[in-house]
Amino acid sequence: SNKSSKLARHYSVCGICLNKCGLVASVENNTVTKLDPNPNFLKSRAMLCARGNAGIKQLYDPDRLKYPLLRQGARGEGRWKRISWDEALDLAAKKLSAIAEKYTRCGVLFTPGSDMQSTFVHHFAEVFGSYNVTTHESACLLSRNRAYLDTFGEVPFADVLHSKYILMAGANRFEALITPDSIDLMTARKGGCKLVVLDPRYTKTAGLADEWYPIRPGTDMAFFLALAHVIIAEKRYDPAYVEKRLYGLPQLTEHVKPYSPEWAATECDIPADDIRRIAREMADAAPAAMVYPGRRTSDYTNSTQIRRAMAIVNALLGNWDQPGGLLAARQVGLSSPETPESPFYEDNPDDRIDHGRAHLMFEEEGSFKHVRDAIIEEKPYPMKGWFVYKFNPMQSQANRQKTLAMIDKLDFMVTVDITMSDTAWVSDLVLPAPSYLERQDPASGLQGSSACACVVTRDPVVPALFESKPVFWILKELAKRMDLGEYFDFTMDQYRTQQLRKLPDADAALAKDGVYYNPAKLYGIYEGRIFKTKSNKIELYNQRYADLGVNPMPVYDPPRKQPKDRFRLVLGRNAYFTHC
Ligand SMILES: Nc1nc2c(c(=O)[nH]1)N[C@H]1C(S)=C(S)[C@@H](COP(=O)(O)OP(=O)(O)OC[C@H]3O[C@@H](n4cnc5c(=O)[nH]c(N)nc54)[C@H](O)[C@@H]3O)O[C@H]1N2
Ligand SMILES: Nc1nc2c(c(=O)[nH]1)N[C@H]1C(S)=C(S)[C@@H](COP(=O)(O)OP(=O)(O)OC[C@H]3O[C@@H](n4cnc5c(=O)[nH]c(N)nc54)[C@H](O)[C@@H]3O)O[C@H]1N2
Ligand code: SF4
Ligand SMILES: [Mo]
Repeated sequence: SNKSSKLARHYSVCGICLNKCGLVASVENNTVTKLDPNPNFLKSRAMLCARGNAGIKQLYDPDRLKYPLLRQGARGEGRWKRISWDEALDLAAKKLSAIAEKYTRCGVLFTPGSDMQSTFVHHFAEVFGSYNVTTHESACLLSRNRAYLDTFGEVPFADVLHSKYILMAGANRFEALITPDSIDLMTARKGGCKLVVLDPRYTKTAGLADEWYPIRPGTDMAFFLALAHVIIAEKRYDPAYVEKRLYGLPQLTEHVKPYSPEWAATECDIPADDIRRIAREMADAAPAAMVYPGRRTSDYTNSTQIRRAMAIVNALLGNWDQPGGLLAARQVGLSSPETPESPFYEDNPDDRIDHGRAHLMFEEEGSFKHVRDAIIEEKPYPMKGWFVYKFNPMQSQANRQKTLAMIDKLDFMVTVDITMSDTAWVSDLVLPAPSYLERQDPASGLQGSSACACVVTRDPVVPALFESKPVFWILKELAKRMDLGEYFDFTMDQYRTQQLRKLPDADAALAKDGVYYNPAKLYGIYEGRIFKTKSNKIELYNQRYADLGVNPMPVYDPPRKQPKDRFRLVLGRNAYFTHC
């Protein structure tokens, strides 16, 4: 910092979307005047996108929430009363305790949005005693994660930078930005990587691809089963690799026999000759070839199986753990802080409220849609409270009327946000949070492509504006008021020290560079190692699915035909908005 000009520069990471690109904030007279990319930050290749650059606008937005607001009149009527933090916290503690008393502690739903402080909402829910926690996953990457986990035993990172052939379906990397993949895709293209895009819309990614196919929405599985059909029929895989690493080739061989390119062409509207040629080209480029692990083809009833079909093609290409293929997670090195063991509440029900409503759900993530149904139906038990943090389901979850019907069932709903979101608007109590530039956050481990396994954190660049308070503080204060203070008896500094306890160099690196890199091994992590699946191999045929009565290999089921003169709505992100 330079005292004479009163200019200080602070490292932080962007919070406008999930990517957490490294930044340097210029602060003059306690005001943030500019955000620049952190040149040391490999994950975003020293870039800050247009949204990231505009982060100051979020900090100084006149529409930010400024103090706690209590609903007056009917829900959603829009009449609010300013109250003090003490009043707000006393009220929330009283209401949540009353619900716990009457309906058990699982009577309160917690929905932490994705954020560096979300971990404290999870911790609070556990201490409070509710296992009804639902994250954004069920509206985002659940089917992708599920499918890859159930094929490879873990969720991969794509080594876009070193790939020679990328087939992208259900992803739009030049508009929906994921760092470093968006940037690496451009670099890889300049180095000769071929890009083939399947997308019903002509996106910017489609525009910059070698080939674009306007696939019929919801039919991707037909295309990918046909790729597998060609690779297997023409024996374009590595037999030694298959023998050693893959489980279920004989079953898959039988399974994909009817799924010829000619058959697929009638489903997905992509010519059979192109399907056959793409399969051959990918097999030739393998293992530096990939089906990019996209997650947003039109979601109907079988998204996980669509993603399984993509994962299976990757398996046949032998690209796991290889340059230009799919990479395993690396050690970032963060430790989990030790906290006292959570209390046990005897009267709680046996399961989450959405238990059994969906196959293959992640218990820790839940499903918002199923929780919503369960709350409306009061089955298998009533739920009457909702703690919302950085989540805007009124806008982001399909069927707003149903979300309203769910809210109608509640005795108490509190939302912690930076602005009066549509969800805050229908809440009983609204609590103002500081933006990412005003917060002290825990350390967070980031991975991305071949770029890095790194650690980042945040310290306030400027003091929190108005009466805004971080959710960590809010939860600590609630815990105190509920006799649960001992479970939150730590400061953010202490928490972070615990997280970094096995990384002696991290503190110094974070101070000097704004990021700590763990020099963990990148390729060949699986040499001499087994896969975390039932067969200990990459599962073309999933044994666990078979045991559960789920199709062990993806079976094609065409999407419902739209009625005459009706159209399908297909949407996607664009580069200068988040979630529009
Ligand atoms: N129609 C449609 N629906 C979709 C999608 C789609 O493509 N189309 N995409 C889906 C996907 S992939 C996702 S991930 C979800 C995302 O949907 P959500 O998880 O609901 O996330 P966001 O819409 O990003 O914003 C959540 C809230 O966080 C608030 N917020 C922002 N920064 C902060 C902060 O620092 N602190 C606090 N306390 N609050 C903050 C914002 O004001 C906003 O109200 O939407 C899903 N829904
Ligand atoms: N600028 C910006 N970047 C973002 C975000 C943002 O809001 N704005 N959000 C972040 C988040 S939370 C996420 S989850 C990611 C999402 O990243 P992406 O998954 O890349 O984002 P989408 O724009 O939803 O892209 C999906 C594409 O799939 C196409 N599509 C729809 N149906 C089908 C189909 O049936 N088959 C095929 N092959 N394609 C189909 C759509 O037309 C769309 O172009 O982006 C992240 N990055
Ligand atoms: S992609 Fe843009 S908005 Fe997202 S974290 Fe990076 S700079 Fe921020
Ligand atoms: Mo997402």
